[in-house]
Amino acid sequence: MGRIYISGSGLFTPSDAISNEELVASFNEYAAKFNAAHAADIEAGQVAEVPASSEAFIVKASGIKSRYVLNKDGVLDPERMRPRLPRRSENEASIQCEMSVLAAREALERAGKQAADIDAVVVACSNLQRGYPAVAVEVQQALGIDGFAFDMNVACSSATFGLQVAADTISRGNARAVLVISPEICSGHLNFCDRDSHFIFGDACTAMVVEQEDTLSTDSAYEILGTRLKTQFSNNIRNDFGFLNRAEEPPRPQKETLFRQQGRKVFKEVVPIVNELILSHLADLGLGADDIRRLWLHQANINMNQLIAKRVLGHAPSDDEAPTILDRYANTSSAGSIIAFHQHHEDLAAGDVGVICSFGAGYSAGSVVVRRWRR
Ligand code: CO8
Repeated sequence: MGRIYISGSGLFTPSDAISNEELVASFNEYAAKFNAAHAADIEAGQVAEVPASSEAFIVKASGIKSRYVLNKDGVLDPERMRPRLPRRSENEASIQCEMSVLAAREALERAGKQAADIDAVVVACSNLQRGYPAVAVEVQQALGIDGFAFDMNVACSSATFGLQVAADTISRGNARAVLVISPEICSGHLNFCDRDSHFIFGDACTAMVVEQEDTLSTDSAYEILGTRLKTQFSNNIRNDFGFLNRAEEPPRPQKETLFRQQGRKVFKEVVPIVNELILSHLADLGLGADDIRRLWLHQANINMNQLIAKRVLGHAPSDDEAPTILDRYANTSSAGSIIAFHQHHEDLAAGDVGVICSFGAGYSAGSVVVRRWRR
């Protein structure tokens, strides 16, 4: 079997965007109302007062300035604090299918591919809007692809794990080309009433076409030199939403099934895992820091990314070496490193090497080392 390539990428960005200013204003209005409504209990020490959020904190702690969401009004409504998404009938495309198709069409076009050229669809993301039928099978049908499709979830590392699955599937001769799609609707599972995390996430969908050398139809692509995955169990980032919630005794309040994390611990524990993963992966491929032209890192926190990039490259990274998209997109879970790749890959020269790297809940981390190829 020949070499494997990423031959096209696509991105769907929702039209609604929320600035920090808007988000903090709505949170603080919610907090003021909550505190007024619970004044007696707060005074008696039975209910904790909700402190105000701050734009300055958000930018300093995370680097996030804005985020795209599927629905802005519902999130910013202090009486609601969650997206408002009209329920769809079974005869309509699901939301994740719709955004997947838009991102996939762009990836197919960039790869110069038709539906008939694709044999498999992997929908890889943190949250799936239903148990089954698999969203991937719905996307497969919407795009008119013959073959097979399935969903997978490794939280923020879903896309890189999906890339390894795609590369392995092609290497084994089980598909000529695979679409890896990450429709991340993080706003659906974020507690916008939680000051510690209300600013962290945004929505987006990415797609990539992965294929073998002899089917390439573009003049430029990225050869996958290697993939490496790592997981290590941790309770520090959790999403306890699941099909057994309704059976639990005592019942669990819905807010306890939303995203929660120990941000400081995540920061401290994940950085060394990621450094070790990237450096050992590069070494095993016979590469060193000097060979790396660009790092497309998971986009969760600017300080975390700068530290990881510094430890990998041996010097403070320039924005050219480790591009940032989280200032506009926030953390879009597994889509983040792929958005960075999608928006910052065309300027590399033939032979330039880069690393797409994810990290997040699980813990999970994925390294995909790629090299620019031109015909
Ligand atoms: N405004 C003002 N002050 C605040 C706010 C706020 N919004 N939030 C917290 N503070 C205060 C705190 O109360 C604290 O005050 P004090 O010192 O008096 O106790 C102070 O600010 C500092 O708080 P922290 O220690 O929590 O702040 P940090 O500097 O650690 O920053 C971060 C918090 C930004 C969360 C940071 O820790 C971080 O980004 N860590 C890395 C986390 C990370 O990368 N997580 C990845 C998780 S995502 C993932 O894997 C997939 C999830 C799947 C998607 C789910 C969709 C919903």
